Amino acid sequence: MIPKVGPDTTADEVVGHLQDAGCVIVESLASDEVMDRIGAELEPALAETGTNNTKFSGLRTKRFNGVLSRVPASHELALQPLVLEVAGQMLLPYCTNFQLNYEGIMHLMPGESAQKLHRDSFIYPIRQPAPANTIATMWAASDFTAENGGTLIVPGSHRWDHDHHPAPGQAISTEMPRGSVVIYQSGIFHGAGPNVSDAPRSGIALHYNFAWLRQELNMYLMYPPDVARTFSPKLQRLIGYDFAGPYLGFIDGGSPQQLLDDRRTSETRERTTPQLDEAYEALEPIRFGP
Ligand SMILES: O=C(O)CCC(=O)C(=O)O
Repeated sequence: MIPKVGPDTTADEVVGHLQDAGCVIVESLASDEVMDRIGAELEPALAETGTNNTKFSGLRTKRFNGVLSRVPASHELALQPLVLEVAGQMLLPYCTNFQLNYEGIMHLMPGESAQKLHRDSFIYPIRQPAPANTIATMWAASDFTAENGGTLIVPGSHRWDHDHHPAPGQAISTEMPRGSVVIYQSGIFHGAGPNVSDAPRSGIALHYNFAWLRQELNMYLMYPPDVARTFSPKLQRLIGYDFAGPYLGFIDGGSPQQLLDDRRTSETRERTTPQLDEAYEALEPIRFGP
């Protein structure tokens, strides 16, 4: 079973489910007003997107990145306070700050078949089970149902051995109304479901991970300074215009965020901040090797 909570849930409750089941649905977390704006911005972007993908990405799926510039109302989802609090509780024991690791539209057209089940942790050579390095969110831009390809998830699989793969029929469909979000951690087996309905299933994937890991999507090329400059300072930092820890990710003038705002160039040229130093001191270093 995929645990389900309402929009008035707490970060502690959501984190509890992420630790136990590895996944959780938060129903109707985004308002109709936000989802209407997203829908209106998505429409022209989807109209100019083809289904020209690989078998893994879906031969009948429309996908695109650059969601933050093509669908500006998605900023509300990327910066959703409950999600950020949950990501923080899950990730901050192992990093001084976390980042947006991936963003993308996954729009399954009728007739799409099921995607191969996989773990997001596979992009890094980390043996499972291991603490979550990524917290994935998949927002429902349309209702998600078992018929239209609601994400297939194998609850509890974040505890499995590295080489243990799901048996046929073990995955459960994510069923949730538009504006809801399913959150799952990187050790969870999941994949897009088959769309046997006569309408598309539209999802917005926003993933967060340790700032010290290489991002899955190259955010600096996707959002070069001229584009990132139009985002809020908080979103700029979240996509990577920030230190990734003390002495990590700096430019000549200190924080890379200074590239985006001339007024900041007179500020500190330090390669860290007191807050980062303090957060770093509180971390338990991760053991690498036996
Ligand atoms: O579209 C979905 O429901 C999940 C897609 C996914 O997990 C992926 O493409 O990696």
